[in-house]
Amino acid sequence: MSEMKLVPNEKISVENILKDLESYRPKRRGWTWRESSKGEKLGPFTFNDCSKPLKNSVPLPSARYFDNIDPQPMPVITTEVASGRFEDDIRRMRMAAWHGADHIMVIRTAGQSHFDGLIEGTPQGIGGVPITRKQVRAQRKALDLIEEEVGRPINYHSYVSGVAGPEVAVMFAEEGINGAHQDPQYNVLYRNINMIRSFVDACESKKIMTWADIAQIDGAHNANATAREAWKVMPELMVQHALNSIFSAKVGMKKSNICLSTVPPTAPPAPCMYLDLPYAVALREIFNEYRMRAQMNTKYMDSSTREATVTHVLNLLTSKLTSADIQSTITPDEGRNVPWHINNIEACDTAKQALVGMDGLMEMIELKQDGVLRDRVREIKERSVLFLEEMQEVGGFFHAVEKGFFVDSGNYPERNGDGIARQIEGGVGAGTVYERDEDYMAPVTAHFGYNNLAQYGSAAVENPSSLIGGCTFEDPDKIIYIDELDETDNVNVRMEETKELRNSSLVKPEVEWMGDGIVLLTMFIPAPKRVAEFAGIEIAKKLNLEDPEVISREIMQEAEGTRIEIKGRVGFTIDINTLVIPPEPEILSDADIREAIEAEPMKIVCGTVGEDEHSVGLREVIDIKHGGIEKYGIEVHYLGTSVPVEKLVDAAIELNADAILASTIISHDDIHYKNMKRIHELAIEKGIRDKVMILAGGTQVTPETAVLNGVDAGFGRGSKGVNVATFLVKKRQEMKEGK
Ligand code: Z98
Repeated sequence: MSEMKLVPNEKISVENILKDLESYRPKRRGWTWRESSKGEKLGPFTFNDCSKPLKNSVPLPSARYFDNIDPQPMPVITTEVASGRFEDDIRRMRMAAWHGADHIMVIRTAGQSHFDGLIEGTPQGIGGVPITRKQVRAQRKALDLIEEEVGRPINYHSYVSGVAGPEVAVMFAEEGINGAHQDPQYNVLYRNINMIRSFVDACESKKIMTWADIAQIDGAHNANATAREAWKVMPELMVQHALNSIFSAKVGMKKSNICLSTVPPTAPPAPCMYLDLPYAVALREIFNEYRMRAQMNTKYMDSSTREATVTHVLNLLTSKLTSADIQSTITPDEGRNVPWHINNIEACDTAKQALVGMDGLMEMIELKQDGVLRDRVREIKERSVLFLEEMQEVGGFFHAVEKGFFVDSGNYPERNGDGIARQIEGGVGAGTVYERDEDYMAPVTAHFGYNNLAQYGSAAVENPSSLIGGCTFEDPDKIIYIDELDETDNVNVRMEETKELRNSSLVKPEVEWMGDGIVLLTMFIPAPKRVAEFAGIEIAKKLNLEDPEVISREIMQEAEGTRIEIKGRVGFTIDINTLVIPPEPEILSDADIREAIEAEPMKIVCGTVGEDEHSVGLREVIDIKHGGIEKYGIEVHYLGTSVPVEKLVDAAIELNADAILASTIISHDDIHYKNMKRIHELAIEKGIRDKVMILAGGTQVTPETAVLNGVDAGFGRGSKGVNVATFLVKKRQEMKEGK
């Protein structure tokens, strides 16, 4: 096996990942939770319920104010990758991992459950990646490298559903998949797969998942995603959770690997905390031995990232209040035509930021033990128990489904008559379950049910695959690896198409696939919604965007205007070798500047020179309120506006100042440069030029021209206190060293 290693400032090589895949074996098996680091000190803070920080990560943008710390919350953070091209998802996985995701789910909008067997090769998916061995192996291999790079195990996840569920489960166990959705109710209700078949298959799948230590997520959340009035189906959600959990535990799955997919049934403008929190509390109480996987509501969601973020944050609050173990970070992307990479990353940051922001919250508050919360919790539990009792009365789950008990949007025991009814003998795969013959024997590990091994002795009963020297679980060399089946639809063909972008200096923007050329434009159009949409498309066309499409719109006021988001495609590439990129101005950290000033105090005189009454720019640079140089402890003597240059120089002499800062806004007849030259010459005349630094700033100042006119540095538009302070500290040091 090749000893690959990722280098933080180098792109992951998908080509290398694909090499020697047939002999690649996953590094480990099983689900991993985060390690707690309670009491960890990071930068200026102590964290109460965070997990171990990462070796390599991208901190939140505002971390720069706090020594760039990157605290990681305790729950595992999920991101869903599903562009349809697994090779591009690999790059997104790495970005997400650097932002704190350690549970990567491969999802689809077009159902994997519709395939009736395992597929091979690397076909492109529709709204997601179809699960094939090659794709799974490549992504697990990539994650093995990525987890090494970020310094934390990453759980890789997909779905065990459809009539091929057990085959998929075997493949997942072989390939080191760490988490999977598995819930036979999902097959029955949402994919119309026969119920007997689904439950029998689930025994096998769960047994295999147990052997592979795969964490399981159930499918109850699909009921509130599909019910007409989702906030009413809470009793049913509890029942669905209950059925799958106890089923899994009875098959042998350990309870700490059984995760309930808890999704708040509502979102604002509904009073969602009032409705959803009792549900989350009821779940936590009844299912206290199991784990909770929290996902935000996706039913009441539009394409506004802002709106989705608020829903997400409220979900995160519920997670905090009820200590969820896995936090999903779904975005408005799912099925909504919105760009992907950045939304995945932003959603990971939303979860990280909100959870870290709520660090230690539960040490200060607690949920009330009386009042409306308790009443509602009790009511949900009672309704759920009544639901279960009625189910039993009608003959069990199968009969209850026939009668349309499930996904009925009534608040049980109310019924709306809109449940999903399925026939016991109906659906895909009906009549395909057979009783095993008496001499049925399968020499395989983790097989559910009757297996006539007794004739081969107790060793074979204990370990059936010993009869054949190990099955694929013990001896992965027995796995039949099929590389590609389709000559036209495979990764090699796709990579060939984007070759010029992979190993060259050419770049193209992208939202999900290398070279897709898609950009997102946000604009405000002062027109009503529909007019704004069409005007926006026209603007995009004039900007030469191909296939422009409005992906989001929000009315600001019906007559005054609309915010529009448009995606479109650019046809060109940029050669980065032709870019002229000036070196980034070097700035010292606040701490370094403060230290230098503390060690040796600094005094400056400043003013707006000539006949110039503009003071705002200079005030921004000196004023503590705006992050000006005062904040580093520099002693500032501000002489006001329209200060004669002589006065500035004289004040510098009188105060024995280290520097003169002259602000010049008016620039007609180059008066700003003439004034700089005068200050420089006066300082020479008065014998202080070698002792004093002279800095000039203003919106029309070009740093290079300023220096040509005798000052030590010029500061143009956009300069900040930190730029000026950095220069002052460094220049003073240079002068001392006689440079
Ligand atoms: C989620 N964003 O849960 P197809 N089994 C279960 C599921 O919930 C799902 C599938 C299988 C959501 C994604 N869930 C929706 C219990 C899907 C998927 O047929 O391949 O789509 O099955 O994270």
